[in-house]
Amino acid sequence: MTSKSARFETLAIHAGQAPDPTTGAVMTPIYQVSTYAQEGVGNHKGYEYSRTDNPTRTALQDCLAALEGAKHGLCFASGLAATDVLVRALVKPGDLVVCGDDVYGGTYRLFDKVHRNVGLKFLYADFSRVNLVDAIPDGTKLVWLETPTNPLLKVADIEAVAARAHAVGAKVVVDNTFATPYFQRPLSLGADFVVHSTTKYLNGHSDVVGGVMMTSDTEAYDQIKFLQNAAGAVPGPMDSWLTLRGLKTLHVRMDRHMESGLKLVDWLVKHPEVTHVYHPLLETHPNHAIAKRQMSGFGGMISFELKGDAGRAGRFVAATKVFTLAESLGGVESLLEVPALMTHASIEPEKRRAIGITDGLIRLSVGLEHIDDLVEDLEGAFRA
Ligand code: P1T
Repeated sequence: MTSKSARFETLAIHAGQAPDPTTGAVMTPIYQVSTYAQEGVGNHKGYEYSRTDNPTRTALQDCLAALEGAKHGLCFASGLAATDVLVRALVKPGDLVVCGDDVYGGTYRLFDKVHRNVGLKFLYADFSRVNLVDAIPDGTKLVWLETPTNPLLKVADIEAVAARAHAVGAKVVVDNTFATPYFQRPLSLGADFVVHSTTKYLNGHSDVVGGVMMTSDTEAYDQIKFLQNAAGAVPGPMDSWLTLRGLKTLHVRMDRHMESGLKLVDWLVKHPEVTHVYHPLLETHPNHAIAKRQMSGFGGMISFELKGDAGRAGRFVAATKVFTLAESLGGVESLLEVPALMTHASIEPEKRRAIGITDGLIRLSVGLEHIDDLVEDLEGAFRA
C-alpha cells in the first residue's frame, strides 16, 4: 500500500489499491457482487452487502480521500446524491444554511425545491464580494460554497469563509468539482467537508455519473456513512472501477486542460466578437489574487459573453463541430452550453439575471483535442 506521504501523482495511481491478495491482479477487480458469504452469523471478511460496502468502491473512496488529504471518503450515485446526504447529515429542520449565490443549478434546485420544503432555511450570498460577517450571520449551521463557481467562475477565500463560519459555530462544505484536488485542497484551507461530482474531471471520460464527500471529521463521517447505507444512493462496482481508472490520469489531464484553457482564454480576450471572459487566472478577474494564493492552477472551464443578443449565443453553440453542445464538463472531449437555458434553467430567470447569468452567457469545457482544432472550431462558430 502506498504511504500517505506519497506525492499526488503516485497517490492518484496507487492509493487504496494494493495488488489483489488472491490472484495478484495489479488493478483492483470489479467486484460485481451484491452479497458476501459469512462463515457464521456476523463472521465475515469485512463485507456483508454491497450497499453497505463493496471492495471496488472502498478502493475508490480511499484513493479519493488520499488525493483530497482527507481521512475518509464516501462515494455516492451522483454529485447531487452526495450533496443531499451531506446536508441531511449535518443540519435539521429550522437550521440555517448559507449557500453561495452562484452554484450548479441542480444544487440550487435541491436546496430550494426539496430541502426548503422539509424546513431547512437558506440564505444565498456572493462569497467573492460581500462582507463575510454580514453574509454568515450568527446562528448559521452550515456554509455551502463552490469555488470557482459554476458558471461564473467567482472565487471565494476559503480560509476567510471558514474562519467566519467557525466563529459562529457553522461547518463548511466546499464543492471542489471545478478545481479538483490537483489544483485546490479545501480541507487544508479550513473547510470541514469537500464534495465533488466525480462525473466531471475526477472520472474525466464522460461515461459515469457519480459523487463523493470527504472529511477528516471522524464523528461526522460515521453519521454520513450511516446515512449512505440507510438511504442507499451508492455507485455500483463498474462505475466505481471506471472512476478509479479515470483518476489515474487526473494530473496529466488537468495539466493539459489548463494549458489549452489558458491558450483559449488569451485568444477569446482579444476576440472582437467577445465582450467578457470569465476565468480565475485572468489578471483582470476580480478575485485573481485569492485564486493565485489558494489554487495551484485551474483546468479548462471558461465562460464568456458574446456580442449580440441571446439568439446569437444559440446559433453559436449549435454551429461548433469539435465542441459538442451538451451539459456536463471535465471530460476529455470539449463541450459547450448556454447555462441559462441548460445547466442553470432551474434557477428562476430574475434570480439568474441578478447573479449575472445572462441568456447570452456561454460556458466552455475545454477538452484534450488539439488546440488548433478547438480555435478553428470556435472561429467557425463566430462567423456562423
Ligand atoms: O450531475 P451530478 O453528478 O449529480 O453532480 C451535480 C453537480 C454538483 N456540483 C457541481 C459543481 C456540478 O457542476 C454538478 C453537475 N454539473 C453539471 C451537470 C453541469 O453541466 O454543470
